[in-house]
Amino acid sequence: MSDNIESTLTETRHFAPSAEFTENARLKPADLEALHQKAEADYEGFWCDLAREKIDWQTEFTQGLDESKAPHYQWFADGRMNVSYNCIDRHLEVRGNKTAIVFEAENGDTRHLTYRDLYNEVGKLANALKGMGVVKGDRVIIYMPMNAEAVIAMQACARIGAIHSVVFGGFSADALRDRVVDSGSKVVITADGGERGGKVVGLKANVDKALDSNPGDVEKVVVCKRAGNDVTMHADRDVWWEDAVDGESVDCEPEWVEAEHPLFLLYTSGSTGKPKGIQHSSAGYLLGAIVTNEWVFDLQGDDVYWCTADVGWITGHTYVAYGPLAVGATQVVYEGTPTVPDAGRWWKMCQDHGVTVFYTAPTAIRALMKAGPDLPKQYDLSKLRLLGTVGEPINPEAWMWYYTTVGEERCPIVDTWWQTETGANMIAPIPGATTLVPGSCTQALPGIAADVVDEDGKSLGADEGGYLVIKKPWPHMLRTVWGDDQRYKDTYWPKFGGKYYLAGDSARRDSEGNFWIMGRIDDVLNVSGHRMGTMEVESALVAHKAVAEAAVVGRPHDVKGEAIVAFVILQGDRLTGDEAEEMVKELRNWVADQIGPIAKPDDIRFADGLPKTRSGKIMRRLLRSIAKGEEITSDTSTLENEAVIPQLQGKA
Ligand code: 6R9
Repeated sequence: MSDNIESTLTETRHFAPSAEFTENARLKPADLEALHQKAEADYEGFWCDLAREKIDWQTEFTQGLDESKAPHYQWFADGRMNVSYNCIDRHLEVRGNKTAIVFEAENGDTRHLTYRDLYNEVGKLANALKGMGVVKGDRVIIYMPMNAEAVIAMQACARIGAIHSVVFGGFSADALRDRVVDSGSKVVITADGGERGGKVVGLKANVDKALDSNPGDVEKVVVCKRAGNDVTMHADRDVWWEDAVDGESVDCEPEWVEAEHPLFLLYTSGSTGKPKGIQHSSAGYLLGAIVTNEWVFDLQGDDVYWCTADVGWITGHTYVAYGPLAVGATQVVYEGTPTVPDAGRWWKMCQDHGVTVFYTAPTAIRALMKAGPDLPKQYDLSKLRLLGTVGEPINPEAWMWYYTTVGEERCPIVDTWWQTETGANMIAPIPGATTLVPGSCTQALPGIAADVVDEDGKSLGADEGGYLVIKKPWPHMLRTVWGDDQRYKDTYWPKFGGKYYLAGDSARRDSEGNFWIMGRIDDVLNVSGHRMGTMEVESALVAHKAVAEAAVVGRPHDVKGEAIVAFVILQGDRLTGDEAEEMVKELRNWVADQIGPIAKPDDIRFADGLPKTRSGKIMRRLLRSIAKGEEITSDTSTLENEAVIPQLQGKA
């Protein structure tokens, strides 16, 4: 990825919004300027006014920002509201019959759900969950394919004040079990199976595997019939979704929760230890979801929005399950791969559903660009008016293809920087106002105090690289790490006197003030836009009986952003030839079982030892160079075991 950054250092192309786009946009340059000015003049008042304007409250709040428990900041704490009410009920009168979700399956089956349909489905499931004894504050795991039911399940939890934790359907039984146990969940909502690339993934079978060895606090498993594969139902524990909601009323009075009531936990990787349960609030989080869908995605009455992210990731929370619904939009939800039957599938779907605003990840853009550079031209994409990207820096080549071939030089591209922890977009263009530069996420949004600072917290000048920080608490920030306040403090507030939020990314600003994200400062991999700790993959590898030690690093990859390279020391002798090949296969599958297929190392190398300093630290920088195939020019004489270098390079 650093190679991309190098090339963007020389990027000089600028794309100002067209007069036509600006004319029709929600925010024009003067509106943006006014928002920035207001946020600067009265930071708390700025957010409080937005919270009053954008959210329907059951009890109005009187408190804005409460810093008394810093860095556990609170917003609007004495107000009461309900997120599901704000996403569904408040639309019923004016747009009850408007399509909320257009669902398309990989086989082409399509289903439209109106806001009224959503109300009914959510109400029934919410009542069923209540009937199972789920009460406000209980945790519910959602382990589902990317279908409308996943969104319904999230909304049903929000409706009754249950805290959901969505686990990506591509994660293994082991990864699922860790999250079930850490969150202390009472119920798991899943499906018989999910379909991807024509294959069925046995989700329910994974739930059984996870719970058979450690059921934690799980009392009930709700199973949605989706793929039609055979499943085993445990008599007292498991219930089919359709049986659970049978006879339930569609009306379920929302649980009016405090603004700070946790809406969800979402597990994400850090540099060390097990994944962290990032805890988000109700009102502050929803406010971030609403304003960014309005400001950055410019969502308006007749838009058809499509964010391709799975609900297993934060993007699928803020830009599928909550934000678009809260602003009353119509959105597309697709369960399947982008290349079935060919790499034109998404473009065909944009045409067929008349998509106007499209949001995806650079890794997907690069993959589709490679697989079918001219395919977008076979479809009528004239309805598209705005494109977005998220997950990693986008290289200018992919940006230009997205801009010219998909967007036909008509659609601005919003490159949005944010994180699971930040809840919503933080640094991103406002499409009717900001001049775009390929590869830069441009400027901080109004009310977001982003900056680049040095080790001492001092703001850096143009083109100086440093730590990306947020200098003021914002409403949609994470509140803590579930069950581990200390880890929250240690991870996000370890420097600068605990005053600035440390994002974990390095960045620079250019002379125009645009932000350029340079990469992570910690050992976090970004594979196809998915965050993964090197530690997680290492722990999975050493859990295999043949492995003595392992170190994992990232290497730049054209499509995935980063590829995973694992250096493995086996118990006993180093393997070579066919035996080594067999072991590589076995370890790759082993990691897929432990974490999920996305964590499979692309490359596994065996050696007699890892390069370590005399104090025993693994020299990761050296491993990174080796993984990239670079010549080793640095002095390796401080290494305890210099002889392993040629082995790791595959030269001995
Ligand atoms: C939303 C999401 C967060 C990390 C983040 C950064 C990278 C995300 C980016 C970007 C450059 C962008 N990242 N968006 N880097 N430009 N537009 O991806 O959340 O999975 O928590 O990952 O992704 O490194 O710190 P999450």
